[in-house]
Amino acid sequence: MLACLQPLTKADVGPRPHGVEKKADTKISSLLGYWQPQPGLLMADFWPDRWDMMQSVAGLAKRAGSVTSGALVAAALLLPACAQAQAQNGLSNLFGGIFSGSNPAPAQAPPGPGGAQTGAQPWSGEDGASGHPLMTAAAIREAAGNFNNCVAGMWPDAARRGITQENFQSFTAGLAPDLRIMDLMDSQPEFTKSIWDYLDILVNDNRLAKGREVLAKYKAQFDATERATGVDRYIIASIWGIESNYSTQMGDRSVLQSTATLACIGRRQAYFKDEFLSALEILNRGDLRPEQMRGSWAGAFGPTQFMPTAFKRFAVDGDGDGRRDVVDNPTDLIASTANNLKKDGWQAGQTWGFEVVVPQGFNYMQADRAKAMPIAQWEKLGLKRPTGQPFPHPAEKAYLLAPAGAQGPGFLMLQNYRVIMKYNPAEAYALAIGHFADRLRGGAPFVQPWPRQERELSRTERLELQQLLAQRGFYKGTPDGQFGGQTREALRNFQASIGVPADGFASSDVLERLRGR
Ligand SMILES: [Ca+2]
Repeated sequence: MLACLQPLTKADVGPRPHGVEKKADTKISSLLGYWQPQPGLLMADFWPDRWDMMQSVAGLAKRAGSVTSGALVAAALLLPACAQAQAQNGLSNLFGGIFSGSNPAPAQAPPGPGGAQTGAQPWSGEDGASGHPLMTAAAIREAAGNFNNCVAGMWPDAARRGITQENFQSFTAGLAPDLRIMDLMDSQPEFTKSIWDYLDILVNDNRLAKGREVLAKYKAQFDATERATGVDRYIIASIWGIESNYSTQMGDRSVLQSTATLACIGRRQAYFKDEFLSALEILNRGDLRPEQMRGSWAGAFGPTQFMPTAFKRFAVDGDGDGRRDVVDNPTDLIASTANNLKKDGWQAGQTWGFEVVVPQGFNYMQADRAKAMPIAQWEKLGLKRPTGQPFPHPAEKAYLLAPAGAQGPGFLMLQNYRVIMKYNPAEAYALAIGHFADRLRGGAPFVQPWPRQERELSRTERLELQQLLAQRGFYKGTPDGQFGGQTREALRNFQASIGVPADGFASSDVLERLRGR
């Protein structure tokens, strides 16, 4: 998922993919600004099913598996197949026994720069767009040349985690780096989808029909899980549907290969070392077999795209057979996904949020996730539901999200929306999950229109917008083309300074005004 397709996997998207602790490298989290869901979506034209493509996006969070498959195809169409021979030369001597000094022939996995095991596209052989010193082509080649030593060097850590030497040896034998992942990790798509296009793609009749089938087929499992955890079945079914289109798009990269590659090469090695060792622990314990652990380039696997560390934290043995099989066993899958949400703070009996009508002249400075207050207070400010229905629990605290500014619908977000954001830290993703769950429950589409006449700014335009805001003293950060809270605040202050509604929405009109035209 390059130019247009960016495989935002959970790991890629945020500091806390799937409940993982916050790590040092948070830059990626900004990839998913609130109106900027998953890149990658743009490749829809290349993909027979636009929806499926999203996966690469959505998986976006975990989103690597489902997400990835579409993204990879798109990327394949976009990327020149270059540097393959070059890379092969550099890698051809990499495969040998990790423990043996005699360098025996590779047990499997004939070396291919793109990972012959996955049949994916080759590495571009180019410097990464992040500009990180570990992402230059030279640094990648050097690290790839040391891949075997790097993997072998993780044995002491693996031993401390209780992995047997026999298992370590057998699971790492013939492991080869998949350098194509370096392209995917640093891809910076020029164009991204608007939130309304994103929602259109994710929430559709086909997926809803599949979701209803799944809810009926596994009713007993959902019943038991709801009783045990208090987590709404529709949210679980929604995550299953959005992440992998009900197990039909989970990604086909080897989790071991992907996480080993990322643990030894590139700019997030410490983070992925934990993922790789956790994947080994899962295999060592026998919860899953290696062939079941396939997924996104970032290592997320299964129908709800667990990262290995998230699996360790949240997976449970729902049917009591001794294995936590979140890939092929629906009972374990449903119970584990629910356990994840519960441990992240899911409030039983509460919904995720409400669509609201925001009154004319409203001060959007209050649309900030740090500014939560009781719904009754929001009602005093004039916010109401578009259907005229009352809010069931006016004392609940909520914050206002206005993804398209004053021209689009507002949403009052409750605690459970924050929980969904922990699953995948992208506002558009979490909104899609909540809304899809409501639709599965029989709810109606959003009432208010989106400003579909607005176009999404390109990456170049977003950079320019930040630079112009910085020149005028509104933006203090480093322009990077990624919109987060800091950009929104700067934009609102600029809007207020010129007397237009300060809603923080990056329209092309605002860009024109910044340009002084
Ligand atoms: Ca089980």
